[in-house]
Amino acid sequence: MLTIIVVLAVVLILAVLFTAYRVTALVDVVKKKKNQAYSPVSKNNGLQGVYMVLFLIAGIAGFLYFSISEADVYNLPIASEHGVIVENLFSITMWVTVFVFIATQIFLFGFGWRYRYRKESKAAYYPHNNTLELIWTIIPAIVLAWLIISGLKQWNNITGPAPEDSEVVEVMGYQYAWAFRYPGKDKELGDYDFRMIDAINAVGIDMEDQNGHDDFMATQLVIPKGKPVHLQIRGRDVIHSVYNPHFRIQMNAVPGMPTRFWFIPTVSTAEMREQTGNSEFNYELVCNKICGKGHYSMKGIITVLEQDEYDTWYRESQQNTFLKQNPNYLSKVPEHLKEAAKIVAGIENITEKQKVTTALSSF
Ligand SMILES: [Cu+2]
Repeated sequence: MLTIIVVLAVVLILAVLFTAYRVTALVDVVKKKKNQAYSPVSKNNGLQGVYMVLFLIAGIAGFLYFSISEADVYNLPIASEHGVIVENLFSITMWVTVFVFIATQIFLFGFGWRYRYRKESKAAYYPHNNTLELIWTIIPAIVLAWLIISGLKQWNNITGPAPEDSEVVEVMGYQYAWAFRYPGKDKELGDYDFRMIDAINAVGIDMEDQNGHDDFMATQLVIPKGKPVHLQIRGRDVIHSVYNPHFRIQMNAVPGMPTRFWFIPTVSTAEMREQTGNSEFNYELVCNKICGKGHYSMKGIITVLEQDEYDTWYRESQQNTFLKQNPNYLSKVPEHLKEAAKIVAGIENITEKQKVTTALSSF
């Protein structure tokens, strides 16, 4: 309701302004007939100058109002170690650009009003000023260089090699979802081969590599708090982007060009639920590249657990290896590795009934 009233008010104000403009224009026409004196600009030149100032004031007021009232929406709580650094860099860049933005707008619209045509005013001939040129070249150059160098320094830190003890997870974006693969008991992700990708083997686990026989898939990205998490990122069809604002992470998922991102989560999902007062809060993994018509539905859940909870979850999940869930893929395992694969994948104790169901589901 309020929105409708605001929209109506804006429309009415615009209508009044337009009518006022029309009236002054018509009055001009009538006056001109009486007084044919030459003027290089229209009569409402002064009024247009005032409009410029009003526009400047309304624009800056709106900008400040929305920046402050919506600050919580785009300034989500930080949940990773490097997030603090990213936030800091972002704030500095923001303040610098806000200052420049407001200053240039004041000059742009203020000068439009200040130097509007008046009969008595005369333009000064002022073609060049070396000092001014130096000031507005050197100061922006220094500020921009400093912003870029400090950003680059942190970027190199953040994207440097992941620590040895990182939890490795493979994240693959595809139209339109995410697939998560964990390295299993051996904590070593197996190779992949894009030719192995099919409806079930979403990431193309290469059955010829022993390391992959105990890998397991997960429906959400589960990670431990306080430990480095190393995401190995791939794209299956088009470019997607792994993005989560709370961790301040974003990395493109590019087909044929694996990327990575490592970070340390500092706030568990449970803690964030408490902090935000929202018992249904979940960290979201969203795609930040417009990747097709189903792009909006690429929402994954990230759950951050305490280390001991994570260990329990991992221990339970590692029982459900990909091969155990889909034993018909054993046929793709080389003959000499088959027995070992059955053992690491935990296939020995699979029941006949399960075998039949999985075999049927593959048709
Ligand atoms: Cu996408």
